[in-house]
Amino acid sequence: MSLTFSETVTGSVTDGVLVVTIDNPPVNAASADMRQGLHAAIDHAAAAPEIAGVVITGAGKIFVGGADIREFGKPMAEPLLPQLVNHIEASGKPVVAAINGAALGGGLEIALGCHHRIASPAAKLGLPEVKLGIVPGAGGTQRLPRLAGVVTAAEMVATGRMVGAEEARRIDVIDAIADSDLIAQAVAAARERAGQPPRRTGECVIASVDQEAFKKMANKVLARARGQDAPEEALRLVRSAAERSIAEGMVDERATFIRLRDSDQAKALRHVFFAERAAAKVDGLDGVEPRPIRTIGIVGLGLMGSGIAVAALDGGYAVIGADMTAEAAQKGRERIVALLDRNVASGRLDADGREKRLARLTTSGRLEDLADADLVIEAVFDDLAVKTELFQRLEGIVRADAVLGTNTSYLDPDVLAAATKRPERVVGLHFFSPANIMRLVEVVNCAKTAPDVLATALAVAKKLGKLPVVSGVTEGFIGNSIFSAYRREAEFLLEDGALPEEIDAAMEAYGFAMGPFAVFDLAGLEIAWARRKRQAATRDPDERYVEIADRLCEAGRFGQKAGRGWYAYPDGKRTVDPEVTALIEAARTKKSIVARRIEAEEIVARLLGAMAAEGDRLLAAKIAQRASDIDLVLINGYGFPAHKGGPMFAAGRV
Ligand code: T1G
Repeated sequence: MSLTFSETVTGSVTDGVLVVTIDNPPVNAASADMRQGLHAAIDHAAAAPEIAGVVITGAGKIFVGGADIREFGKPMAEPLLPQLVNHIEASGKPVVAAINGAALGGGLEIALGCHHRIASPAAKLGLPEVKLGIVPGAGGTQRLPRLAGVVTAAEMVATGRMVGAEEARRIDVIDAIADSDLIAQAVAAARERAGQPPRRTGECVIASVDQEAFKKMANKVLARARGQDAPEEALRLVRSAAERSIAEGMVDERATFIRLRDSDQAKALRHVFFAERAAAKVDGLDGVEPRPIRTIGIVGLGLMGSGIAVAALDGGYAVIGADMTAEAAQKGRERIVALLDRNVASGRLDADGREKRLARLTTSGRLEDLADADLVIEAVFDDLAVKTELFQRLEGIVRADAVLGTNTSYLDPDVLAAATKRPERVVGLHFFSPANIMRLVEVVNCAKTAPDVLATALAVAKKLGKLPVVSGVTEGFIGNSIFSAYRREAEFLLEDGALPEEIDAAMEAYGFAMGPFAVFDLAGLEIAWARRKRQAATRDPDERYVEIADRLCEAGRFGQKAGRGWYAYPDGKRTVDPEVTALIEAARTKKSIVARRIEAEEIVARLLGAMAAEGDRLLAAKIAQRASDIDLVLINGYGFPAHKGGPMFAAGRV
């Protein structure tokens, strides 16, 4: 007999145990209705003498995806999640969490409030709240350390890292991994514990804290947090769990959660969360099926090509890596193997994973060996003639339905496509270096790209674990267009009176890991110089143009790898160089510009303003489908601080 506790929570009794199922698509979020239903189910069990215990589980592939983020900022209906978790924990009858899939945020907090936890092997568990600029608000910072210890719990909460079932078992967050029917095992576990005093997580004693280990972990976490408030608060709350009662800790936790939830950082990170979901919804692709891709060919196994090859291997594809000669192909293979070895050394990959990837890799100095590829991605030198000739050769090699992807960052892929017999199968796949690490892929929808080819590119990027964002065709697509506007305004600021180190300091204080001039030096100044020289003939003479970067390049100052650029790098250390200051002052004098003091606020406002204005242009030109796509590109490809939401969000355009 099925029992209904609310619209999203039902139950049925098996062997005297009430099995409660949460069914709140798409992610079983802990909405008001879900909380009320679960609360009622616990009350029902308490009042029913024939019921010995309770099992809580989720419908579908997810246990509970967390609190309902869409409820944030709205009046919250009772029971609040911390009250519900306390109610579950206080139950006199054993409550077992049957974790059938992702148990995240409030979802894991519900499981922690249960008296026993069994997970399916595919389950993922974590408290990712800091990724939303908040801290857990239903006891997670107080209960997790009571099971996993303070150091492990603090690292998980302050980074938002998810763990698999194996690791969760190892750190005592769960009690068992189901080796057969999860629900049956959970029902048996509840029966076994019937009539015994429940093991309440909140009453578990915290083992002594290894202060040294805590400090070491905290320094690493805070170094990466760079201006975000939530990670520091998470560390403080978890650490405090060892020094006070759970009740005191939960009062502090809740107050901190509410303060952060309403903060600008949390609003920005919520924007980013929903922006990532929105980016997958591309106009014109409803119901369009991607083409089946099993084998990916990559041409050009240099820095980008070898990174893309590793990303494709990580994504589970068979990979054919090709280059123009057998020697170049062999070098490419060595690069790929070196990247895999680095992943093994850092613990991101085990030896078995390495072997499995190498088993799916073939490399060759013959393009003909790409005949079986379903998709070929070229990552050869960014020259139109070279790429055109390559695509024309590939057309004689690959199947008619194979997709051709170009990794160009600046060339016009429409011109490339037009040089082929089937332009509809050409699409841009613009990866960012290092391609096996960087999440962002600009998927460039060319004038003739067929909808199923675009859908294929998006599906492949998603399977690589990347964040695909669609861009139309314009020089530099979304990212480099915005970055060029950023560079232009940064150089205007130089002429007006600011110095590179002042501009970089302002943007680093704002939240960027590196300011613009430090980034220019890291990327190298010669490519942009070559492009400026190419554009000189067609540049509008009335357009403001800053010559300082040209002077630097003429002086051989090409950046970090040349030992000097906007800065000097004695011993690799970024150092202000009076030679550059003199060059800037000379440029001002040449234009009779009197330098003025420019405060950090103005620097930030002008650079953000320039990016947002360029973003407006891209939206008007339909290069970007929505403003939040632009934010995702700058955050995931250009180091824009996520807790500021991206240039369009920061400028109030979203
Ligand atoms: N609340 C509301 N909507 C959510 C949601 C949530 N927690 N999670 C996902 N969605 C929506 C999402 O916007 C999308 O909507 C659809 O569900 C499918 O999502 C007190 C306060 C669970 C791993 O941070 O990581 O608990 O676009 O495409 O790839 O301490 O969703 O279809 O309209 O991502 O299968 C903490 C967030 C919350 C986890 C599933 N929880 N979610 O991935 O689907 S804060 C999280 C995810 C909290 C407590 C605090 C993933 C997923 P639409 P999707 P997916």
